[in-house]
Amino acid sequence: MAELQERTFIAIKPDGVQRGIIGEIIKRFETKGFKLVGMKMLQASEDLLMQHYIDLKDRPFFPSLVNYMSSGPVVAMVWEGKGVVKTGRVMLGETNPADSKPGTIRGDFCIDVSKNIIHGSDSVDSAKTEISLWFKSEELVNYTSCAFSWLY
Ligand code: DAT
Ligand code: MG
Repeated sequence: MAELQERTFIAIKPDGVQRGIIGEIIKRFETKGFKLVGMKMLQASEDLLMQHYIDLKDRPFFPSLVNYMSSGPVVAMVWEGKGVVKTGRVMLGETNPADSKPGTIRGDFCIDVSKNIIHGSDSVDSAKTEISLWFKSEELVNYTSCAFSWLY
């Protein structure tokens, strides 16, 4: 069923990597029940990041955002499951960590909007665009999780 195969693009930003929060973030998506179908660590180029954040190109913080995002390695991931785009955003919390509730990733692990440790796609359409920007199709896997029938 297609709705169970919805996918989202999640990236642990350079501060999340440097601060040692990779495992905690992956754990939250894993234990929720979502399925990891792609993952790689890379130092993203300014070109890639300018494309990724193209909608924000006229905002005053755009240059510093691209600089921050290219300042160290990121962990790029694709997670799959029913409602994963919307639920993923709920798990992340608000853009500004100060507005993010405890229990969310940004609510629990960061303070400032300019260092908010994680990216998540905000719609099914933007997820498709971001996944194809960051991953080649052969870098994504298709498999059935043994937990499937215990989740759905
Ligand atoms: P989100 O990452 O929650 O989807 P967004 O797409 O509006 O938020 O912005 C992308 C990133 O840009 C965000 O994670 C952090 C940064 N950002 C947004 N608003 C900002 C601001 N007012 N000052 C500094 N950085 C900001
Ligand atoms: Mg966004």
